[in-house]
Amino acid sequence: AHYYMEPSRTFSEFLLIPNLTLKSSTPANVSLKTPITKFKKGEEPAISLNIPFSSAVMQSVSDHNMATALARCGGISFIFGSQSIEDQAAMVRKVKEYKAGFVVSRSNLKPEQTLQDVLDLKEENGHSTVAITEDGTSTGKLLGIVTSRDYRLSRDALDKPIHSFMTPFSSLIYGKAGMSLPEANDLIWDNKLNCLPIVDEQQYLQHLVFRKDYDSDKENPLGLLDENKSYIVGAGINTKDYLERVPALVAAGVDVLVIDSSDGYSEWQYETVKWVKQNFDVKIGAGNVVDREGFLYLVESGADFVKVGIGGGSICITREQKGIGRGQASAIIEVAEARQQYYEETGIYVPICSDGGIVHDYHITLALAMGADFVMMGRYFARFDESPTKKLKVGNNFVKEFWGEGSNRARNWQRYDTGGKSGLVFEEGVDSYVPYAGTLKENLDKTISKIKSTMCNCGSLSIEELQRTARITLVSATSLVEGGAHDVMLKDSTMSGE
Ligand code: MZP
Repeated sequence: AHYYMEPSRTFSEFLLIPNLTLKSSTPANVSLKTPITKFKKGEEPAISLNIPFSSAVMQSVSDHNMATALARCGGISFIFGSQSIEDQAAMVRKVKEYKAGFVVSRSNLKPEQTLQDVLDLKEENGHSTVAITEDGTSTGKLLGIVTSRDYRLSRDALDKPIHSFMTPFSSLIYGKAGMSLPEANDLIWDNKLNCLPIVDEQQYLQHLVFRKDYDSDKENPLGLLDENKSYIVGAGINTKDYLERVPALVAAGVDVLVIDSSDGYSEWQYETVKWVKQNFDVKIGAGNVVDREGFLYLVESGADFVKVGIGGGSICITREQKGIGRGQASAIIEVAEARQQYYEETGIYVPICSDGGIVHDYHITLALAMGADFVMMGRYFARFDESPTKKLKVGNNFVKEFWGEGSNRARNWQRYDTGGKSGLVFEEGVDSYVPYAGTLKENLDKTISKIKSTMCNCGSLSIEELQRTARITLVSATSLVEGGAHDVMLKDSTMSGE
């Protein structure tokens, strides 16, 4: 056997050491733009993200709702593949056909229709926003807007007839005629609405005109949609049914595929990537690997990016069940080094994705500093309104369900297949709850603020600069104690008598 004498390490064992912060190093100047597909030196990647976030290829995380919500924020979801080809392709299609808004005439709404009916209509049509205008045209007098935010309303509110919300305007339907231009702009930006405020001479909102009314980008000063005027979306595939699954996903408009497997260093992955590259003009990532050899093997097969991580996922028991895996930080550090060497030798940059094991927001910054171009997270996204699972009350807390692809609940045996018969013989994942945390955007904004703030401490205005200049230290077990609140009595626990 070959022995790696260095212990494999995880993110919590490292900290960043600040570099000189220039006066120009402010969060507003930090860009989190990042490539996700390979590119030649001096050229632009075919696909990049505005934020380095992807949501995991999991039943309990990435459906079409999560995908549209995350794409609106600048990231990407990989829609889970452990479902029928038709269902997965339908989810992809929903994201690609997603329209920024549509208009419902107030007079078309029947008095008995409820807000839930309008939301259902919106959902069925794959729209982010419903504008309710007096005459049903996009230039008609605006009466209100319903966005997905309203999903947080109580059941009571959802069941009330829609007309009861219409006059006067309530907080449920906002964007009322007469609001000032700055207010209207805030509304548009906060909700990522693809529309243009039409204001009167006093700069008060008269109408919101929706994107579909515009023929060219020039006419839309907001320019909110990604280039092909649809949201970007990824999808997971496996090495078993790719001959049928890939054509269906490509026909549905998928932008990028990823082979979803707990161990990607295999001939099956090599053949799958090769076949996809020979037959389709679609980007494809492969993985997961945890070392230089696995990375180079998948790059040689033609992979556009490589996913890194075995056994670090929050719901994962692969290391306990099979004794394979590697501390996530060590895996990223080694693969990033191999990527850098490959880049220097060939002039081809292959992005890497750190998948699984992100517990604190700062772990994301560390993963990026260590060389990851983007991260993939399951637990993080599972906590939000937009994830596909049920929200429940357990004790005094709200939770969301979250289960692993290798659990009996998901039975995604293709992800763990090592040849032989089909079926999940033993579990590699658990079924769990995660604390409910609210909306994706609210949480993502906070996480992004933390990352940008840390990058300012490190004097880096881009991920590339962070990767090049970051200084990272190992922490001892004792200094970990120093990093939290210590030697004080926390007021919360004192008050509750704990
Ligand atoms: P986390 O963000 O929840 O820590 O980890 C999510 C990652 O765990 C996924 O992207 C995937 O790579 C991995 N995963 C998903 N299901 C299982 C399992 O059942 C698993 N073992 O390990």
